Amino acid sequence: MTGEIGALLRGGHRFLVAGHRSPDGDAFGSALGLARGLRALGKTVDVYCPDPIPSHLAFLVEGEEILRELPGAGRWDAAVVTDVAAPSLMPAAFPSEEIRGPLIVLDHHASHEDFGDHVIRDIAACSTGEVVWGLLRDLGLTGPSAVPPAAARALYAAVVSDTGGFRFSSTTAATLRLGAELVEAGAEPWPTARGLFEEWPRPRLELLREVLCRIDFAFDGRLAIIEIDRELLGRTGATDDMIDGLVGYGRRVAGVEVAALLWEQDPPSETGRVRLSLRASGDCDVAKIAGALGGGGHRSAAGATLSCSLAAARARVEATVGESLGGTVRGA
Ligand SMILES: [Mn+2]
Repeated sequence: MTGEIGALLRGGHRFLVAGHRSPDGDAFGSALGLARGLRALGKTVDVYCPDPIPSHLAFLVEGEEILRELPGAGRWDAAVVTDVAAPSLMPAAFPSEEIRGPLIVLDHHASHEDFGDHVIRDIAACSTGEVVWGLLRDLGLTGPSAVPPAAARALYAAVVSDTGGFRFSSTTAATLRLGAELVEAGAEPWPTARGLFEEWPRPRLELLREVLCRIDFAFDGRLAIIEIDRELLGRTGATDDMIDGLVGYGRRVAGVEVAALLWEQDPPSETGRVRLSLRASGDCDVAKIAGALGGGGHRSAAGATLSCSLAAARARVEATVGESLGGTVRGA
C-alpha cells in the first residue's frame, strides 16, 4: 500500500465508496467490503451506486443503505472507487474533487487507463476484493475477528465472482488461502454461491432457453457468438442484469476459443448502442480484441461498447476475432 492512501484513510472521517458503473460482483462486493471495514475503524462511509443493483448481488446488501443519488450538501474527505479500470467506467454523476476529495482507485485490471489521485492496482490479484482485503489488513484490521463478518462476506463474494468460484486461471494457492481467511472471518460459501450463481429469477431461465437456440459458430467452431436484442428481452421478461454470465455458455462448447455475446442497449448508452462481452477458453487474449474495439478487460474476460447496430457490431466482432485467430474460414 502506498503511504499516502493509508494516511488519507487513517486521517479522514467521512468517505465515499463506489464500484464501477453497471457493477459486477467484484466491484460491488469490494465497495461494500471496504465500506464495512472502514466503519469498523470508526469511519463514516457512504456507498454510492446510481445503477440498479443486479438481482444476483442483492443478497450482499444485507439491509445497508445504498445511495442511488448523492445528497446535495455532501462533502467527503476522500472517495474510493473499486474495480474501475478507466474514467469512462466511473459511476454516473460522480462528484467533482472539491466535493469528494482526492480520488483513490483500487483495481486489478492489466488493461487500464491511468487516472485517480492515488492508485493501488495489483494486476496479479484475482479480484479487487483481494486488493481491499490487503488494504484493510494494512490499516490494522488483522485476524479473523477484526474484520466484520459482513465485510468478509462481501469480499468473499468479490473473490468468488471474479474467479468463477475459484475456477479461472487467476486462481492461485494464495487465492485459495484468501478464501479460507475470509471464511474464517465470517463468509459463507453456500449462500454466496447460491446468491451469485445458483438462484435465478425465472425470466433469466426463459432468456437462457432462447439464447441456447441462438448460439452461432464461426471460424470452424473457434468462435461462438450470441446476439440478444430488445425484442428477446421484452418477450422473456428478462432485464439487462440477467445477461451477465450467459456468454459462458458459448465457451462451454469444445473447440471454442472465443465466446462473444452482443446485446442491444436500451436506452443507448453514452458511448454506444451495443455491449460486447468476450470470454476466452485458452490462449487467445480477448483483452486485445476488446481493446481493438475500444474496450478492455482481462486476458480471459473483456468487453467493449460499440456505437452501431447489432448486425454491424457482429460484423466488426467477427472481423476482429478472425484476425486474432489468424483464420479466414467461416462455418456454422
Ligand atoms: Mn474485478
